[in-house]
Amino acid sequence: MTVPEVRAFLGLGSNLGDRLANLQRAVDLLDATPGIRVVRTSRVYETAPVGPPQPDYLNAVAEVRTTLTARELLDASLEAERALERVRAERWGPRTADIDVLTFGADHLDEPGLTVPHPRMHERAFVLVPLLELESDPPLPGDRSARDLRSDLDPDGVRPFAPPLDTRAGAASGR
Ligand code: GSY
Repeated sequence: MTVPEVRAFLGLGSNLGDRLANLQRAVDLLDATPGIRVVRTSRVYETAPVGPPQPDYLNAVAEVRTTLTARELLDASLEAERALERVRAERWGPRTADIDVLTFGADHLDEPGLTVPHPRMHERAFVLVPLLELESDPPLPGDRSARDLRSDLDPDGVRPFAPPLDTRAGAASGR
């Protein structure tokens, strides 16, 4: 029996070490996970930190197709963070790699440790700018629509830094 693939978006961030290499490694680790295909990513943006004073982040959003459940996708994301030796001394502090499950199909889930759409994504320009580059009408928390956000969105502090990350799908299509 063929398991149908779900389209999901993952938020990627890094503000320690070689930030761009960390994001690329996160994509490679996810893409190497059975049941996950990274289809494409947004451009990479350099973004002002939200939270305590800390170095600027690089952020991007990855579009994946997966046969995993949302919980399994979260676990795979946490596993990739661990493989990147994520250092996170404080809750909102710097980290080598942060991978958030932003959306999972059109699902709205609220379980321990797993809320999708991500409950703070609509407040974060460092998530919305790259996400809206890939999908003009993404699922959002509550009954919000992307049109409401666009007018509110303050893209200050979100600066294009690098082209999209490499994916196997992109290499196969010659992109
Ligand atoms: O929530 C992800 C980690 N994070 C970030 C981030 O990825 N980018 C920016 N600009 N600020 C952040 N603050 C936290 S915590």
